[in-house]
Amino acid sequence: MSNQVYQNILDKKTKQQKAFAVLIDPDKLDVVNLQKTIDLAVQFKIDFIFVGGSLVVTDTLDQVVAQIKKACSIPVVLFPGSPDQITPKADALLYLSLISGRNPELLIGQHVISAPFVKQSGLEIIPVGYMLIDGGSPTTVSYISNTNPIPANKNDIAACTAMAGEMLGLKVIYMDAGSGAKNAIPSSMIQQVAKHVKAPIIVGGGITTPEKAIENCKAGADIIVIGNAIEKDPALIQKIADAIHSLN
Ligand code: 1GP
Repeated sequence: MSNQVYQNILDKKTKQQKAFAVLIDPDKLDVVNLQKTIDLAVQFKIDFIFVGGSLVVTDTLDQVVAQIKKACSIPVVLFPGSPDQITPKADALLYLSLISGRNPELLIGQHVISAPFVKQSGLEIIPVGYMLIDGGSPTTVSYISNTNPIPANKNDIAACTAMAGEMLGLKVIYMDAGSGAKNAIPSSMIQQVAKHVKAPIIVGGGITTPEKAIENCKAGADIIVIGNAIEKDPALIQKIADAIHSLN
């Protein structure tokens, strides 16, 4: 098992380079639109392609990852909503523990059940402390995970949760307001988390503008993830990529 993707994330953080990940939900793109998104991702030098969703209802994951891998060399990272969203064709797996919640299944239960399969996949495994933050309206992920998100104005809870995750050995912190969130995560919360952990910080959920992406990077996000807004307007890839990379 390599650690190329994680090393890539760490190297960027060391050089204070900010990164952009496009999130592809395998349910939402057909072959043609997926190809368009991949072409834009290559053209505008996207750093990572994340693949997954909290509720994937089709079985196209394998095909989608194969299509991306065939078309480009951008690292493909699985961001699974459940243990069955795994394919060995990807480069790495965000091995998520939902540390903002108190649902034991998503802290450790499903990991135990899927461990042999995950290990056998040969994927690079990146242990991630996954934190849901209230984005102003219920999201699929909070409903499906049956957990309460951290209130958006409780920066101290977010910081303590991230610190605990890091001390437990989780290598990356992912702060997520949930796909399509009404409100993206407040910069003050990202700042507070960044002040207390050394681990790279991924931020996503409800980010729709280059300004917000820049603001979040300046607050301490190392990787910005955008899914929904790009599905609606693929041209946004260029604007967001240019904005994030202008900071490097
Ligand atoms: C969701 O962080 C991701 O888990 C991205 O959210 O789809 O709102 O960009 P959006």
